[in-house]
Amino acid sequence: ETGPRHTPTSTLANGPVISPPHTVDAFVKAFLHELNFGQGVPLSRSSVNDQYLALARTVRSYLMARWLETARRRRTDKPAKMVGYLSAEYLLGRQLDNALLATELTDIATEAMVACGIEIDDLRQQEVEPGLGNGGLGRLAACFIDSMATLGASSIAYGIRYEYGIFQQTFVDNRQVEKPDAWLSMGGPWGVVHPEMEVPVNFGGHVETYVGEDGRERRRWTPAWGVMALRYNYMVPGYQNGVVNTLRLWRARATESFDLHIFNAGDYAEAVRAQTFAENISKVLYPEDSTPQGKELRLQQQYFFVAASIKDFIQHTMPKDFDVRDLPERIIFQLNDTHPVIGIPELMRILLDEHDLEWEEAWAITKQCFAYTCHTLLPEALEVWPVSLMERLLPRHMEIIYRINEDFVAELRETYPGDELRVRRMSIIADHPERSVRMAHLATVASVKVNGVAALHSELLKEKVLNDFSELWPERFTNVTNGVTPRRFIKLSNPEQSKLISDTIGKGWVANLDRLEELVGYADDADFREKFRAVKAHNKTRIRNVLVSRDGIALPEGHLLDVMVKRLHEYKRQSLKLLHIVTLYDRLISGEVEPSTVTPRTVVFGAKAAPGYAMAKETIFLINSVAQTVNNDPRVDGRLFVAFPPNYNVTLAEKLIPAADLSEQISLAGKEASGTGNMKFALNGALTIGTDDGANVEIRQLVGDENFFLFGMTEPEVAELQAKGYRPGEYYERDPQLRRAIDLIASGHFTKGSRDAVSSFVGDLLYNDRFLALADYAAYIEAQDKVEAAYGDQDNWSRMAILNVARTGFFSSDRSIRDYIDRIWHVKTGV
Ligand code: 6GP
Repeated sequence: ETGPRHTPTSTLANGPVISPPHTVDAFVKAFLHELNFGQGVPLSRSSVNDQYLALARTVRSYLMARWLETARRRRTDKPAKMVGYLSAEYLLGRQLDNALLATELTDIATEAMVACGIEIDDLRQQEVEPGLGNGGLGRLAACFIDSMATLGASSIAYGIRYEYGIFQQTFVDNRQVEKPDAWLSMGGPWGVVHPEMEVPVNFGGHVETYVGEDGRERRRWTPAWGVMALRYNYMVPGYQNGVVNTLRLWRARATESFDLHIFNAGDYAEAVRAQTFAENISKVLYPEDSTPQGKELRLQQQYFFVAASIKDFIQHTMPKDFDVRDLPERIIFQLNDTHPVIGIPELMRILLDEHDLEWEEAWAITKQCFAYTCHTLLPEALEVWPVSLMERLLPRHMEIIYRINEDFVAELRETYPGDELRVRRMSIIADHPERSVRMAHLATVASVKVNGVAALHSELLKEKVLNDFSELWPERFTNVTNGVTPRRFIKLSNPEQSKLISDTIGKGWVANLDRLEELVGYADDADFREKFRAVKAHNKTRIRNVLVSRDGIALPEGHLLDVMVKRLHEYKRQSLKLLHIVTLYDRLISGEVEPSTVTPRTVVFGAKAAPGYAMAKETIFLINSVAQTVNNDPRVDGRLFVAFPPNYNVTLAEKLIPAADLSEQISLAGKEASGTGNMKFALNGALTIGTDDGANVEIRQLVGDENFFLFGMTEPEVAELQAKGYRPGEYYERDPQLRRAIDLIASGHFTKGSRDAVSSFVGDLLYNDRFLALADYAAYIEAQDKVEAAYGDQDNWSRMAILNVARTGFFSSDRSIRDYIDRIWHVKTGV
């Protein structure tokens, strides 16, 4: 890296960076050093938080040596092309255990803490997870950077260091109440700040024409205000390969000039207040999952981190004499959904206004530097920004977008003469209901590749969401099926299963998940099945303990553990799961079934709702209300239990998923782009009940129909029903079981007699039901009844679960990243 620096002439300057030795003694020494001289406390007077921070910094120092070494190797090598992963979200989860695993320090650190009289588990509990993401998209980014480091892919990831991550969810009177997530308040030991390397980012102002020295007319942007982007580096360790990559998160800081005029006017307090305004940019993660609100601050955030990242890459990551014409050989920016798409006009602006390139040349370069991943099929999730807002906040960028669109529309008119309807559909600028910029169109026009995140999703992108574009540029569209990191979601989260696998096929699977296939034969081995069941039983005991101490929830023992964890969204159909629970309950209390003949089942939900999403919040209220009623009704006789621990997050997922028997993946077909929880469950030995949607399709193909509980309409059937006109009331009229469930809810049975409390939920189901829950209800209940029958044969259930583990190695994020590298990025790998 270049940048302002002073290189001492001492012989020490080029010496190697040596990490402390991998011994318990050296670790204890380094730990005590951090405690005494970092925290400024003796061991005898240290708090748990002191100890945690000292431990984190000790582990960080081992990482740091590898990080410097990785950077040094990349400097001396012939400079290679890099991936610049641009994502507004990284849902990282706790860092300590992953860092210990990567550096092979777990045992040493544990012993070192014992030597100090410290229980390392207490320190683990002290870590607040960085929740810098909402759900699937952010967690995927976290898995991907883990895999990039593990594959040694030449890469850097960029994002925002939100001061407040995803809100903390609490329940008050069964309703969601959000609390700010001050994840840094106890000290963030993992980030390394470089205040001297900050980057300016500007906003507002106007654009004017001027004549350059060569007599050519040019445009010049005079911004009205700006902020500084402060650089925080986080280390991303590869799995036991010595590589440590960089995650660079930006924090906004007010510039000196920002408030100068206020200072001069003598209003000190007002000047300080103005700083707060600037620093608001990186203050809080927007808690919307798949339904952006189009807030101005959000556009500021997007431009802020993308502008800082591109500038950082060109100015600091490239050599000083670097020619921007070589950019396509040096970088591919991967756009994680549309949030970073403003980077496209930003790169054009840099090339045109700062490097004096002609339009055609700048466009030819820009078009090679971006690739776009779409993560949704919901039309309302495709970001659009009002032209008026863009003109006010980023006037030069708006101009550039207009010009890109002008050329694009001209090309369309040539290709499709007279087809003005198509031109309107495809235009980057929409006219209705408000003149606005369609970010997905801009991304598609400027990218080398556009990918969906599962096979079905990528097909539907081509056939529906971006159909016109795929007709024009079929070769641009591709699929990269999502994956999850086996380090965090098997090795760390499920140590018992990991040990069983390693004892059976060796340890290589952690970095080569295809090797799980070697377990296929063991599905027929009774001894192995028994061990596998023991692992599951162990994990159930573990989650029981976690939920007792975390939430005071006591899960019953010996139940089928049925888990639905994901963001609360209508298309995911938590309401359908709720109808199933009410049906089971109704069968028990109506005397239709004898409790002793019923498979005992515990359903665990985990879900946050966007704070402004009313229907999602009603659903949370109803789940909690049903749980309260069901769990306290003696007629249920302990056969059904519903738990909804608040604040589902990565840390809880790591404990809950390995304990599950049944994975709920019940979105309406054609709506869930991929899902990644579905993969985690299968890899941890849960069976899936699911629709033909997202990556469920591929999971089922791999594990086999007989090891998957499929139900519900297919995407074409959904389309057909909707075309014909869907009337949910008809299902209610026709199906007595469904009618009883809905009537029971509507009667106020679960809401202390209040019908009002449930009227919007019930009304929506009967008269709207946008995601066709009632149409899939009967098939779902039937499939659930099959689940119960299958669970009765424990030995066969284990067989099916083992085959799920053995056949889903494909869903390693290592494989996803290989796909990106081979088909999109073309960057080097290896340590
Ligand atoms: C999510 C999709 O809903 C989920 O299906 C997918 O697995 C995940 O992305 C990772 O690809 N999408 C989002 O979280 C989102 O905000 C705009 O999409």
